[in-house]
Amino acid sequence: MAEVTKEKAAKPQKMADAITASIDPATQEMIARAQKLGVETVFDRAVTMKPCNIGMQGTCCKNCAMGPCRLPLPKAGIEGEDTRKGLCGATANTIAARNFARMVAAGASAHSDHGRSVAEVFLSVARKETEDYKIKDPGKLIAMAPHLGVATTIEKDGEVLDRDLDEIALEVAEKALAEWGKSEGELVYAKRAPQPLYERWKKLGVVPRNIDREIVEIMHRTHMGVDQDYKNLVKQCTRAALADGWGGSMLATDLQDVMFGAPTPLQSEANLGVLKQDHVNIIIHGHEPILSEMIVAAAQSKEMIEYANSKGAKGIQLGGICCTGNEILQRHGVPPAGTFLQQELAIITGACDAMVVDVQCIFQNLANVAKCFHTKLITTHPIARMEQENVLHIEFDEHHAMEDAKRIVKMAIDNFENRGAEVMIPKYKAVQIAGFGVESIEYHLGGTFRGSYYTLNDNIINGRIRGVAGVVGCNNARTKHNEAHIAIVKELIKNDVLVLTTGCNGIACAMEGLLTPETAQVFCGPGLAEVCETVGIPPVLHLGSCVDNSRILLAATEVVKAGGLGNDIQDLPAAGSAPEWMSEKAISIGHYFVTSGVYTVFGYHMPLDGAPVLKDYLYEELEKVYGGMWDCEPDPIKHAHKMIAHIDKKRKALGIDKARERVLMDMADRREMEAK
Ligand code: NFS
Repeated sequence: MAEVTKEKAAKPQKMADAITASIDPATQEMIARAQKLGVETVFDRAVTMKPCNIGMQGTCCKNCAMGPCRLPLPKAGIEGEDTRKGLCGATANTIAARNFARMVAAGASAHSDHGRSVAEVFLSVARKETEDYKIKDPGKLIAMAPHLGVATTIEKDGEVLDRDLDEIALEVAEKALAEWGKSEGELVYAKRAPQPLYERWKKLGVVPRNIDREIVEIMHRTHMGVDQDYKNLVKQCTRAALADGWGGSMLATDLQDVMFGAPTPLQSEANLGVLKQDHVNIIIHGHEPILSEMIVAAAQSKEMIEYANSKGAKGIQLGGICCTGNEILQRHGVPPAGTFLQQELAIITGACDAMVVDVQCIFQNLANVAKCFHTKLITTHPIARMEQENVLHIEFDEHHAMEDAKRIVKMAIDNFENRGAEVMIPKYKAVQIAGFGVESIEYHLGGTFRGSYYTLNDNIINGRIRGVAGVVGCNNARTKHNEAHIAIVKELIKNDVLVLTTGCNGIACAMEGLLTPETAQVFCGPGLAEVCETVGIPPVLHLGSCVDNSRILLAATEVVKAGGLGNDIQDLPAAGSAPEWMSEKAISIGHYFVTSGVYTVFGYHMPLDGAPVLKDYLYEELEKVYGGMWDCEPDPIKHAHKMIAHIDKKRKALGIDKARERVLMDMADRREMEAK
C-alpha cells in the first residue's frame, strides 16, 4: 500500500463503529482498516455530520434569494390554523411539495438521461456509425417495435413478409428518441400499462406528453411564485414519474436488451471478496452499461489478458459497484463487489488497480480515498467530472468505444505493479443466481397452454405464493448498511411473498446469499419454498438495475394479463419497498410505483414531516386516486408486515384469501380435518 500521509487523509474527530455501521462482515473489516490507516469514509462522516433538522422535515425553501425560508413544525404541533409561511406566503405544504417535486424531477431526469444516451448509441448502431455496438437481441427488437408503433412486417403482393431488421432498427431508434421531445401526442409506452390503468391516467390528465417536458415543467412550476397548490404539484410529479418509469427507464431497459442481450439467469458471486490478489482488479461503478459493456469486452480480449499476464498478473478481475454492476452482472455474470456504501471500501482493499466511473451515485470522496492508494480513478462521462487533480478523465465515445475501453483496461494493467505489498481483500463473498427479467420469469414460472404467467398466477391464487413484492433501492449512511434490506426481504419470503429485487437491494441480497434456489428451504414459508423448489428459482429474483424497475412494471402487467387476479395493477396482491433509500431517483421510482397502483413503503425517513397535510395526501388520499399510496416505516419487521397486510387486503378483495388459509394449515390441522 502506498504510504498514507496526514495531508492525504484527514482524520475525522469522531469515527464510526464498524460493527454498528453495517451487518456485512466485509464492510465491517474494511471500515476498521480505513480507520486504522486514517482514511475517512462515509461511515465516519455520517457520525460527525448530522442532517439538518428543517431540511429533514421538507420545509426549507431556497427557491429564491429572499430565503432560505425555514418552516419547521412547532414542537407542540399545530393547534388550529397553520399560519406558517415563507416571505412570499408559501405554505409548508407548498414548500414541501416543491421540494418533493424537485426530487422527482432530478430522479426522473437521471434515469431518463441515461435512457437518452442509450437511445443515441442505438441510433448510431442503426445508422451503422459504430462498429463496436451491435444488435445482439433481434427478438427483443421485434418485440418492442410495435409498442413504438413500428411495423415489423410488410405486405407485398398480398403476402405478409418480415421487414428488414435494419429498417426496423432505424425507425425504432428515431421513434424512441422522439419520446424525449416530441411536440405533440403522448408517451407511447403509457399504453403498455393495463387498459384500466391507462384509462385512469387519461381521465386524470396525467399521461406524460414527452419525457423532457414533464421534467422541465416541474422546474417551472417550482420556481418562485408559480404553482402553489400541493395537489397540483403532486399531479405534475405523477406525469414526470410516469415519464420515467414507463418512458425513460423502460426505453433504457428495452434498448439495452436489444444491444446487449436480454438477461437470462446465470450464476455469479457478490461482495468485496470477489477481488483477487493475483489479478488486475478493475471496479466499474456508475449506471450506464454503454461504457461497462465495452470494458467487459476489452477485459475479456486475448490481447488484454496476455498483456496482464506479461505484467505478472494471472488475469483481469472485473467487479461492479451500484447499478452498472447490476447491468454487467445480469448480462455477463461479472460479480458486484458491493453496494453503494461500499464504493470507498473497494479502494481501501488496496487491490483496486482502477476504478472507472460514469454517472450517478459516485462519491466525490472517492478521489480522496484513491489518493491514499495506488488506485487510478477514471471519470469517463462528459457530464460527470471531478475537481480533484488525481482524477483522470478519459471521455468515452460510442464511435471509438473499444479503443477507449482498451486504453482504460491497459492503464489498470500498467498500474498493477504499483500495488503496495499491504493488500487486504476481505474473504467474504456469496454465490448468487441473477439475470431475471420479464421473459425469464415467463419461462420459469409460465405455462405453455394457459397464458404466459399462468403458473405464477395459479400459485398466487392457490396461496402457495401469498403475493409479490418489489424491494429495491439504495443504501443510506444514516442507517445500518444492509440491515433493513435483508430483514425486510427475509420477513417477506418467510411469509411466502415472492420478492423481485433491483438496484442495491439486489446486491445486498446477493451478498447475503439470498439469491440462490437453496435459500428457499432455509428462509421461506412452506408455500413459496415449494414453488421455488419445483421450478428451481430463488425466492428473490434479481431483475437488474434501477432503470430495470421498468421490468417490475411490465411483470406486474403480465400478471394482470394472465388473468384471475383482477384487471389492474392495483388489484394485485403486491407491494413495493425501498428499505434504505437515499437518492432522488428512489423518489421518482416510488412515485411511479404509487401512481401505477402499488402500495409503496420507504424505510428511511421521508422529508414530509413539516407538512402534515401534504404527507396525509401522499400517504392516504392518493390511494383513492391511483390505487397506490406512499408509506414510511423504519422498523424492518413492521415495514414487511405493512406490505403483507396490504397483500392480504388485496387477496381478500379478490376472494382468494380462503385458498391461502387452506394452504397455511399445518399437519396437525390436516390430521384433525381428516379425523372429522
Ligand atoms: Ni438506484 Fe442504482 Fe444504488 Fe440507489 Fe444508486 S446505485 S440507480 S440510486 S444507490 S439503488
